[in-house]
Amino acid sequence: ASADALANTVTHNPNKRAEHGEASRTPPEGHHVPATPAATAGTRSENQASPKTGVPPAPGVNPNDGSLQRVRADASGQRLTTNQGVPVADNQNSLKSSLRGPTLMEDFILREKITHFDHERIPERIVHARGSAAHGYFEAYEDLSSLTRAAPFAQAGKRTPVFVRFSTVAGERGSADTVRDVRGFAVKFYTDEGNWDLVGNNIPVFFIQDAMKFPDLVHAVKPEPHNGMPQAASAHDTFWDFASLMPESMHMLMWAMSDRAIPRSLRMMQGFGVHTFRLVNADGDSVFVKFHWLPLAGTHSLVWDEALKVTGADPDFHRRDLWEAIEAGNGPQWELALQTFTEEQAAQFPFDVLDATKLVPEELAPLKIVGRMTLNRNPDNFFAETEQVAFCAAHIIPGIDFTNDPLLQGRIHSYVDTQISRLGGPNFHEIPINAPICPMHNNQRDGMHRQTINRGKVAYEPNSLGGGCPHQAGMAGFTSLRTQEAPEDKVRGKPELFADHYSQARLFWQSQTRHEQQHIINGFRFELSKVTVPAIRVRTLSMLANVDDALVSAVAAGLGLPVPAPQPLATSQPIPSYPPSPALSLMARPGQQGIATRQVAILVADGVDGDGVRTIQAALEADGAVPHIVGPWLGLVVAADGAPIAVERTLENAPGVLFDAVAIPCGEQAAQTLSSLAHALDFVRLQYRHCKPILAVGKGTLLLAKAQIPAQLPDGSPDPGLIGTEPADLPDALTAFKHALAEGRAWVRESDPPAV
Ligand code: HDD
Repeated sequence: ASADALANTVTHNPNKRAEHGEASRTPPEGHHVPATPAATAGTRSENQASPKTGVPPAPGVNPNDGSLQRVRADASGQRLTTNQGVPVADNQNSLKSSLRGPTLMEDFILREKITHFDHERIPERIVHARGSAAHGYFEAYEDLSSLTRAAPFAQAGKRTPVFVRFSTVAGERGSADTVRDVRGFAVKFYTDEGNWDLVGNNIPVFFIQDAMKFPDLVHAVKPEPHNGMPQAASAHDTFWDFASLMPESMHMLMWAMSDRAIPRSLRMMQGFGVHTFRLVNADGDSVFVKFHWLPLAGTHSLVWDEALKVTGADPDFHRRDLWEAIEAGNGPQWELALQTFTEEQAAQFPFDVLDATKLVPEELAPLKIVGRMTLNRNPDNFFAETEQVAFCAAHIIPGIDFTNDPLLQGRIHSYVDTQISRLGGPNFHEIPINAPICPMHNNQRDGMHRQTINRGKVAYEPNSLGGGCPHQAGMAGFTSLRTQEAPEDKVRGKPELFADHYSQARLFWQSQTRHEQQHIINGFRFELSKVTVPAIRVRTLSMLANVDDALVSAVAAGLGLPVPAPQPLATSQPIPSYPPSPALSLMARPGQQGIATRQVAILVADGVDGDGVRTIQAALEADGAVPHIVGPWLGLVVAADGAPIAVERTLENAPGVLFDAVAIPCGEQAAQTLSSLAHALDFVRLQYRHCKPILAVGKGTLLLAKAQIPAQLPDGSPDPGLIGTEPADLPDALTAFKHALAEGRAWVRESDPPAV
């Protein structure tokens, strides 16, 4: 479009003159045009087809058309009013005693507007403040009623609406997405028998064993209280001081230092219910259960150096990725898998299933896949939905029950309690995103912000005046499982098996591939190098010395420290040993093969080979990848054949770390231009350093040479992620490039420290 044509589509504010002088006494009607559906809907609504597939979202997407539709607002074609519905004549000027006079107290319109604004923020979550969420549904693969009477599993094909919020733990609400941290994975199922919240994480174990220690853990990991630093990071003194004095944290520390803590995408990470729960069937028979979410997109992670740089380049990296994938009709999916085991089996395990620092190896209890969750609709409003959603570990339904895990027992209290201050009172269950979609009746009344208008005079039970209603459900309702606990004295303590702090940390370490082990070493080295008190580094090493010799030696070497004596064990019992469990490696479940949703940069400048650009674009789009034309500046570049190519992102605003791969088309002039730009050189060097696939066509290889990117691996063998080609062979090269992209990273390129 020419600049003139563009200018004609830009609407200027026609009322500006009317805000001044005498004219302001008769304010004109505000400028308005019919809004486009896209502007008012905000996100794809249930009825809009996916722009990509043309398929409308499946039924069951919306948790509750009744409860959410009722509160959706759309101002298109409407006039502006106060909260009381009074039409506002002038939304530009406060009321003054004269044009140059003071503002009058009586300006109720100004005061209402400012007062509301002053209170727009609510307290952020004490943990998991930074989050992103989406709607979708869970679909059961089979009837599980022999195991549980829980409504979502009642029959094959049954769909239950869900709302899912992913989060980091330590950072504040505005912190970056790609920090090293555990990710929250909280699923609210709106079932026919009430809301069930499975409030889990992307790591299957926890740092501590008893809720008594949760405030200490959180105080240690949050920014230090005297100076408010560091933001969204565990790499500081207080966290490692606490962790190294709490050896039960060792197992989860291994996970947190691994690539699990820097996922590539929220769509590409596992989720876990963490605790052992119970399933209970209609006959009252019960088994223990662990819940697992397995991403169909597979598990993929960032590289730490990359994560650090993404934090600057796009702090919303994960939020944007989730949003864009759903808007494009590529809603993520996870399968739900159960590990079930009986009390008798649990008694044979070499650990206590009530200990949240332990996992149940799949070799002891295999996964059974029972259903699939699809997220296919973004929220309409971040605050109303993502911010106000209240998850609660106490929200279970008939067919699910707690165990005596002392961490879980404390959570049952904590979540409701925190919402009362965060959401301002006891009626947060009435906020539309939190309201169940099944009938809800009881005699709870009143309180801050009560929405329900309960009719009649009966608010007690038993009653005769209300016909005894609402009446208790009896055995059709939730009944707690009757368990035969051994009679105990009141005691503050832990079972003996909780004192084994290292065997599963070792299991995790031994189950990793070579590259994953190296990343864990680097993770510990980085974090401990940020610790300023040498004794804390040494104490942490003394814990690692109980896990593995190679691990502790490598971390100690990186810190310039000798390997200390192992920390004394807390148990005198024999320590179990486990065979390696391949499922604990990120490589274990590749998920769907292919390159769908992968982001690829195509670097262009004037003189680029236009055919080459279009061929690369088409080949990537054909397999669902998302190519982006990246150039030195916005606007058009002119290809060698004279065709204009629109630049979508610039080297300045979209550095290489934001892409999964890069393609450099042929074209001598373009390659010369790019080779003279530091941003382009940085772009390809970081792509190389982070082991990402690079395609260079013909003269495009000039850029790689200028960036001093080695053409081969140090041992002279070919680099599987570096694909150079002449333009004539581009189709074959594209096949190789897409293969490399599907593989993810060319880890063989990696060196510590990086050479490029
Ligand atoms: Fe928690 C939030 C997950 C232990 C107390 N937790 C919260 C969220 C997730 C988890 C995903 C965010 C929910 C959302 O998106 O709104 N928490 C876990 C897991 C744990 C765990 C997997 C261990 C297995 N949590 C835990 C303990 C306590 C809490 C032991 C307290 C005794 N958690 C809270 C909380 C939060 C919370 C303070 C903060 C905001 C909220 O609840 O709604 O109550």
